[in-house]
This record gives sequence, structure tokens and C-alpha cells, in this order.
Amino acid sequence: NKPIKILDSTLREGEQQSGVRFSVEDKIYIMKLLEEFGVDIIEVGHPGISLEDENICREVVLNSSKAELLMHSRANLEEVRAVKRTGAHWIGIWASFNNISLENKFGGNDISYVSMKTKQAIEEAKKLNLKVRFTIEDASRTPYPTIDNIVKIALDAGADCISIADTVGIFNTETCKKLVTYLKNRYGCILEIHLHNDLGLSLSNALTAINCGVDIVDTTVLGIGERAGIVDLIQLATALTKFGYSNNFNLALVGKLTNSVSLATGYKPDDTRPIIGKNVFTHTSAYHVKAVQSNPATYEPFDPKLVGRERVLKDKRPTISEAKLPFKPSIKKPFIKGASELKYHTDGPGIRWVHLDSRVDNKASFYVIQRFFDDIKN
Ligand code: HCA
Ligand code: CU
Repeated sequence: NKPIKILDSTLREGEQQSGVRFSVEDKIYIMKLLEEFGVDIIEVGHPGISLEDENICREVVLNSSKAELLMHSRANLEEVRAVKRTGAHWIGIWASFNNISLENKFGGNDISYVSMKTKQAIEEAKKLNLKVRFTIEDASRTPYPTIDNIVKIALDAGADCISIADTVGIFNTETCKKLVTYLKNRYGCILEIHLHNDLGLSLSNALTAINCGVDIVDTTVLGIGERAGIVDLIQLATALTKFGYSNNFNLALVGKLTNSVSLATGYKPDDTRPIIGKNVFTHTSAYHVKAVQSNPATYEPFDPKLVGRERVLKDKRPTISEAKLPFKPSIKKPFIKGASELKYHTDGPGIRWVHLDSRVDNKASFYVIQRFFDDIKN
């Protein structure tokens, strides 16, 4: 299979993950790792937001070597010029045209106004010799005739690439396939896709889009981004390698990339996260361990070494009292006889973990959990 272009947006979309802000040193370090990993285009930031962001973006451009760099921009002439001042190759202009956005974001501006701003911004960027990606934000909730109009306007104004964003992550295999196929057949332009992961479908939708001829897929390391984030670079790169695409990803860098982004953001992936989670190459039950010892392929999709990991064989089952959850309870509140050491802690609104230190008996644990939630409600 021919290689697929990857645009990594860890430094822009990833910075929209709650609590994340990269220093210029972080951005340069991560950019270099992404280049080494084999990403084609790197989205660096949004220089139009503030002078500080513009300066950071310019500094990153000065330190780049291999990958092409892209800066995000609203359809606004000032922001376009800010992108040019950073020295980037690409500008990523975006706008939305569905009714929800027009009503709520642009204070009732109509499609013709946003279309006019889009056309102006793209023309200005072309005058400044930038390569232009134009993104239809929320394309997955935008009517086809509206998409058609805006794609025509963007291509006429000189856009080099059209990107469709599934901004709220509601594409499925069918709807994703339909839009990608439609645009590819109708316009034959370079087509990019930006897939959010609100339903956990972003990776699957990316593979669908690739099958339907999309040219560029957006990713971030660990999938970080607004809300549930977007396609995870490491998962997509591993899947493409496994499925025989001829991209030459440097998968040995998986650990370094993960750790760097984790350190720079404070984001801790859980133990079962595919490819990089602590437990995902650990075999536990006795018969799995035995089978893997005679042939690892019995229970492994690929050799963990492919992504710089080691297999772990562990066939000892913990006893119930050994199987403790690794958190520090913040509240201790006995409220049922016989389960006086029941502990729980809260982890943000709506999510609560129960830790049963001593159970009355196995059946009673359900009762205790039930009581716990009732107790919280009151
Ligand atoms: C945003 C929205 C965006 C834009 C994508 C793009 C999306 O700015 O936060 O410009 O290609 O998901 O629609 O990330
Ligand atoms: Cu996004």
C-alpha cells in the first residue's frame, strides 16, 4: 500500500486538551521527535491568538529541519499575516458553515458572510506565497450542498488542500466513507481529514478514510486534543505498519515520544492504552502464559519489540486482598455494618471510584456498591 501522509497536531490541537500549554522548548523538542518519527507535516500552533504565540511559533520554525510546518488561522486577514510572519510553509485556515456554528459562534452571521471572509483569507494567504489548507469545521454535521459551495469557493480562491473535520466525533464507518468518497470523486483535490474521538471511533474512521482515498490524516501523540482528543499518532502508525502501508515510521521512538508528551503535558495514559499502556504486553492467565512461551503469536498481534516494548509473563493471580486499586482514598466514610473499611474517593464530577477493603462476603459487595451510589445521591 502506498504511504499515507500524516499531519501531526500535538502542538496545536494537543494544546487544546484541558490544562495543556507547551513552552517553546517543549515545542521544539517534540517537533524534532515528530520529524524523526516520520511525520510529514507538523501543525505548530495558532500565531494569531497572541504575540506570545506568534513568537513561539516563529522560534519553532527557525529550529525545524525535515517536516513541513503548518500554522492554524481563522478566516481573518490579521491572523493570516501573523502566520506569514512565523515563516511557516503552510497555513491551515478554518471556518464553519453549519447552522449550529453560524448561530452560536458568529453571532448570527450568515453563510455568505463567512464564505466571503474565507475567500478573502485564502486569497491573502496565496498572495503571501503560503500553501493553504482549508478546513470545513464540523463537516460531519454540514449539509452536502453547503459543503459543495464552500469547497468550490476555497478551490477557486487557490486552496491547495481541503480538510474535513469531524469536530464532535460523530462519524461512523458509513458516514465517513460517504463524505470522503463523494469529495474525492467530485473534486480530486488533496483531501485531509481531522477526526475527533468522542465516541472512540477516530482510529477506525481514519482507516476508513484511508481506504476511501484520503491523502492526509491528522493525529496527535496520545490522541490529546479538545475533549476526548483526536486520532492517536502512535496507534495509527502502528496499525498502518501492521497493515502493510509503506510509511517508514521510526516505531523505536514510541517510548520517547510518549514520555516526552506525557512529561510536557502531565497527561498520564492508562495502563491498558493500546501500544503504550503499562499492561498491554503482559500475559496473565496461566494458559495464555503457557501458549505464549511456546509461540508468542498465539496471543500477540505483533512482537512487542516492533514498538520498543518487552513482553511480560506473569501467571500468578493476586488474591482478593492483594488486588488493591492504586489510589489514595480522599474520604473515609463507613456507612454499612461489616464494611467499615469501605473507602471511596471522587475523581472529578460524576466519576467516583469505590474501594472495598474488606467485604462482608462476595455477594455483599454488590449491595455495598449500590448503597455507595445511593449515599452519594443524597
Ligand atoms: C478547533 C477546531 C478544529 C479545527 C480543525 C482544522 C476542529 O479549532 O479547535 O482547522 O483543521 O476539530 O474542527 O480543531
Ligand atoms: Cu480539532
